Amino acid sequence: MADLFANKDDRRETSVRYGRRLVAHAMACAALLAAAGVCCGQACCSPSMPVRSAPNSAAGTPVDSVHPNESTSKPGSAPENMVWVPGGEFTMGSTDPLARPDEAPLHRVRVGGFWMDMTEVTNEQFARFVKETGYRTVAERQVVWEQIAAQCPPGTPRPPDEMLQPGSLVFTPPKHPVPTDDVSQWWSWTTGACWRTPEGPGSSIEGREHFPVVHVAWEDAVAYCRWAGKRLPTEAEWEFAARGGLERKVNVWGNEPVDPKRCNTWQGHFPDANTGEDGFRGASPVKSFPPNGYGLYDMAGNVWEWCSDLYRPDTYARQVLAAGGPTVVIDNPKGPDRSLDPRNPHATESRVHRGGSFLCNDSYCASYRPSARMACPPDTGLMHLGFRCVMSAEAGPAPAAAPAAPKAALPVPVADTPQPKEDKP
Ligand SMILES: [Ca+2]
Repeated sequence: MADLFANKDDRRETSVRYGRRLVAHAMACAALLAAAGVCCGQACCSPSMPVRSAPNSAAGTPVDSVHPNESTSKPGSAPENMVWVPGGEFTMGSTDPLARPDEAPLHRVRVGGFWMDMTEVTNEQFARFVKETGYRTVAERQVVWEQIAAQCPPGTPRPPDEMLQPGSLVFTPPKHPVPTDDVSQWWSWTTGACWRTPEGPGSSIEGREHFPVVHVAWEDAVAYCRWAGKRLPTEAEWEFAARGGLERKVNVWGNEPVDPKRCNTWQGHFPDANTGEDGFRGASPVKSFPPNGYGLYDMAGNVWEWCSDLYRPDTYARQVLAAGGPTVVIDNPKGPDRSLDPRNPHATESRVHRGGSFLCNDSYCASYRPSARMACPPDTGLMHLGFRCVMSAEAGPAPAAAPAAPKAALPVPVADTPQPKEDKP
């Protein structure tokens, strides 16, 4: 890794290039490991970024636990902007040709029922949280080099101070085709980028109130959840919900391949030519595409969504081994106690996110599939990473914390009739 970084030092010393290098060394790990078949195809989606200073960090603190005997029957009327996801058993993971190694093996999981936000948390909702609490996101805080250095290969040089200003990672498409093994070709460390200015200084969320909030680190999402009286979903809850009642289907709508009417992904040649055939070259307002069988919008594409679990590529294998086999039902798994992420081997923590984004394209990353897994350190913000909340049945109605999401912009047909059938792996 250090050699790769040294090679990049041969490039011209401009602040922009240095900024790219700041994140590129970590992303290079992903490219190498992808080439080695450890975890392929993830780099377009979520470049790793060193953990940063977090003065009011909630990282490392436990999230609300999931109780193994949660009710699966709907407990009364729905909290605002939430739908009931009935619990049950399902086959988690995938061995589809598009699946990555960390989606295997297939295994049986049971989750209890829970309420889930109908949509990704929007800019409008997040703005209300910030207004009421004064919360400052990770991307709005000063970067502390010592914390980054602790997660870099030995000998990594300290970048200039101007590169350690608050910022986040912004997708900046190249003007021509580029090798897809170097994500620094399209991800740029951008000072001044945050949820209020998604593309950096000069951009804003004005007119994008109903777009999903982005550039939120895991700890930012957890802080919002606590304010709203909710929590992040576990990885198992998220996948159960995304499947919408369908068993062992490739996509949230069934086995039909992705198309521009299904969800917000990337059409054209990645990463330089997005035709925007689905109507959006970037994120889209929530509810712009049909919901799944549970009435949940954007569970495929648009922006990635944080989950509560720590990440390991071998999570499922370890769970199956501990349970005694792939047909043994695992009750409400909450992920490993410690993370291990080959994409960012120096990070002490890596948290799961799910659902894919507007950058997903089958040529490189088909992570709009409900089984696709991704992860990055909890202090990472990205232009295509947001979240939605869930609430346990016994938690009761949430406080009036979040304004309702807009009404659906399109009709809401459900692709397939939910099938309770339970095929054993
Ligand atoms: Ca799109």
